Amino acid sequence: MTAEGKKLRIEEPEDYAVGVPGVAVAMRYAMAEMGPVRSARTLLTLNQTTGFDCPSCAWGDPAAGHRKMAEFCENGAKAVAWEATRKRVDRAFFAKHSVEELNQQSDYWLESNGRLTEPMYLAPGATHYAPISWDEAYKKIASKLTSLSDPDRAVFYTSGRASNEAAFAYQLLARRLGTNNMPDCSNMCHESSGAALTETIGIGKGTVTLEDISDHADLIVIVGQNPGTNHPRMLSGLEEAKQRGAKIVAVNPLPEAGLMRFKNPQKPKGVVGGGTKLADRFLQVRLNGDLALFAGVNKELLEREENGQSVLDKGFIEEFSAGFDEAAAAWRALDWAEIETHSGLSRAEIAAFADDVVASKAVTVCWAMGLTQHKNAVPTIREVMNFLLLRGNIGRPGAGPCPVRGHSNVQGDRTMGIWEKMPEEFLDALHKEFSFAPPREHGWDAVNSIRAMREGKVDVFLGLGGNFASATPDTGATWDGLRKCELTAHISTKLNRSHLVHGTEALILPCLGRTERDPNGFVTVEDSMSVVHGSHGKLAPGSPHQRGETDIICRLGLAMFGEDIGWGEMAADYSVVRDHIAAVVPGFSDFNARVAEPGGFTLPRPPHDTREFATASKRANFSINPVTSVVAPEGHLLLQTLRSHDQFNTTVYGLNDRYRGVHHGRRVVLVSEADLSSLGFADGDIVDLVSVWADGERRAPEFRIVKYPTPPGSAAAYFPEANVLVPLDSVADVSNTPASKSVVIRLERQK
Ligand SMILES: Nc1nc2c(c(=O)[nH]1)N[C@H]1C(S)=C(S)[C@@H](COP(=O)(O)OP(=O)(O)OC[C@H]3O[C@@H](n4cnc5c(=O)[nH]c(N)nc54)[C@H](O)[C@@H]3O)O[C@H]1N2
Ligand SMILES: Nc1nc2c(c(=O)[nH]1)N[C@H]1C(S)=C(S)[C@@H](COP(=O)(O)OP(=O)(O)OC[C@H]3O[C@@H](n4cnc5c(=O)[nH]c(N)nc54)[C@H](O)[C@@H]3O)O[C@H]1N2
Ligand SMILES: [Mo]
Repeated sequence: MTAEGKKLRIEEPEDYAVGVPGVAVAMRYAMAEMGPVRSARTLLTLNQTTGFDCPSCAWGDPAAGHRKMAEFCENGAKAVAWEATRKRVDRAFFAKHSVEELNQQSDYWLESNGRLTEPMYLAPGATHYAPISWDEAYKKIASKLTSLSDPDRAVFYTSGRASNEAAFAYQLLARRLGTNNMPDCSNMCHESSGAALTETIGIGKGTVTLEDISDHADLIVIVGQNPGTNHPRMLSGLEEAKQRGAKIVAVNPLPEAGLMRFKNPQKPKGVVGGGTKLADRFLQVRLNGDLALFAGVNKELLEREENGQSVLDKGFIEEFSAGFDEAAAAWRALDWAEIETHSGLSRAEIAAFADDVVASKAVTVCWAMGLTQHKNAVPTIREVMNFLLLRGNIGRPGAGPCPVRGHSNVQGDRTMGIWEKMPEEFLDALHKEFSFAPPREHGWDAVNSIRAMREGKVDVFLGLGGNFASATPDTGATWDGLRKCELTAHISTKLNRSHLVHGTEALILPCLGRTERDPNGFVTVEDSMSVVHGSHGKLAPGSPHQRGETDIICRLGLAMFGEDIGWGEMAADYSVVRDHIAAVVPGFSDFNARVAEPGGFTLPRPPHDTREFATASKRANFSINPVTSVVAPEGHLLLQTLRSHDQFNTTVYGLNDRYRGVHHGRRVVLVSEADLSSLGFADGDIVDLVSVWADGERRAPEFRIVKYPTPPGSAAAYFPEANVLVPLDSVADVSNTPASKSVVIRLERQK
């Protein structure tokens, strides 16, 4: 057994989130990483209108004038502390540790060493990274990129923490070179939401505002999301909603603490009392059972309507939608037994949910990775949209879809053109503004980039943040691919796996983070509710050699193309980048002036604002989504790979998952009691997880079984440790998102 395995301790899961432990943990992290002065300077300006945007999740901020003194959560504080740490990974560190030695370390250890301080270069065949000047670094990348036999032999990856300015400059760089190969973290995240929403309502993002949730919705359905850990500030909005009488329905295989009860650390009552009960109804769906559940509730609503109760919004359906009759015929033909089997819920439970729906005037549905990372994710989200459309729950206060985004600016990055298949109108506007012809052929997304790398079709991999080597599925395949590149280079704040699984030569370009003051200007971001606002870092840079992301990208542009489209000006002053954005991106006219307003501005969302739908039919489209789900064969389980309370994606802050009762370790697999007895295992057993797929088996060794209240057949383990199990070809239809929440596995006793 590993050293980690010996320390692992399992306790009962908790049934409420936040409260005193949350605050105490946040302060402990902050003080340990930053000390008192930096802690005060960062945490008190975090999410304030004159401060910086939290680098953790993409949840929105209250309107200017309505913010609290401490407008952050435990996990936001951890993210800030992790970035603003005083620890440094400098040239002495790299001289001491070879790349091979570093690659033996855990993701947790790698990042815990602190911030990267200066550009580093790994020469072909070298064992250690060595310092390199910025000019030399730009020259190396520029000469490689401009001498490619075909621009499509380069891949430009983006993670969703990049600012609007950095993202815009980055897509400009890729397209100026001549490629649309722009995979991003969104391909692995909310791509399925974007695809389903665009088809149904003509816009690839959510339509509700923060106020819709806190002030207007009377039923909030939270599906496949763990807000207590991943969007803790959402709990405040939910608490406000509850206090004015709204109901919450939680749909999840796991009884997540953050869905059940909330103790608000901002209120004395929340700290000492029992807190606010959140979910009024908990639907413990089986993994991947949501399509069946929503088809079931839609069928139920239709049946009630046809039995003479008036439950559908006939006016909305008539005036604003298309395809209702066909969808209704499909629901009529559905079989309840089938719905119950696929969802793992009884007809009575689904009917009770329908009662909640009928009793409410304004329904918001929030969702995250529990819906998007399945083979049938796109049809599932379309079925959720059918559910909203049936009662006209869109384009009025409190009603609509709310795909809760992950990274703090992942939505903004898309708006700025980080997408392998941006629409023609965007490319036309780019052409007009910069007088070069951007490539029109669609590029590779994350999964297709890995395929291309493995097939030897990629020479240069550039990463704007993130951790491609650890975050992507099928670790073995991804590593093979990265190692086939001639050059891999990453703009990063911290050391991670992607610097250690490298091409023939490799570069690390250390950048400033959100907390730091960028001498060339402030930056902007867009949250989950389409609000665009400024982010003003406060701390002095941690090293004189760190540079702003936008600066780095534009200077690389300068090294590649000279002053053809004003790279130098953009690098020196980000308001110049914003003027270009204003000319290219719809909704950004007068960008510099409007973003100077406290709280920023909201982008137009026609379905929300005026019930206009930019679909082919010019209406909101109902769709037909045959009920499917992934069913593990006899002797196997379906595994979801999810986040612990102590991580931000591949950034592991600590080894505890407090709410689920897991302490001092991460190699655990949560399995139901029924499965343990039928498969002949017990809590505490050490097993290998073996995934099975058409192309063979994949193995993740040495996981401790934890008996957990998850539905039979549905298991769970943490990512990135479990990524090795996700087959590259196991993806969502349409969106090509890795199906990392439905991996077919079996447990194998260690021999
Ligand atoms: N502190 C912190 N904050 C974060 C992140 C982080 O790692 N740490 N990551 C950020 C990012 S990039 C993202 S995308 C978001 C992720 O936010 P989440 O989507 O909340 O993250 P996951 O941990 O993947 O949790 C998935 C949830 O869906 C449930 N689930 C899994 N499969 C199913 C299913 O088939 N049906 C249903 N109904 N439920 C299911 C799981 O039990 C779990 O509660 O959070 C963002 N915020
Ligand atoms: N099995 C499985 N796999 C998944 C998921 C899952 O649920 N299950 N979730 C998927 C999802 S939703 C996502 S979004 C992806 C995440 O994929 P990524 O976005 O690629 O990964 P992160 O772990 O968020 O990236 C962390 C790294 O970003 C760098 N970084 C941090 N802050 C900054 C900054 O301000 N600037 C720059 N330039 N770099 C910075 C640091 O070096 C850090 O090591 O993972 C996906 N992978
Ligand atoms: Mo994400």
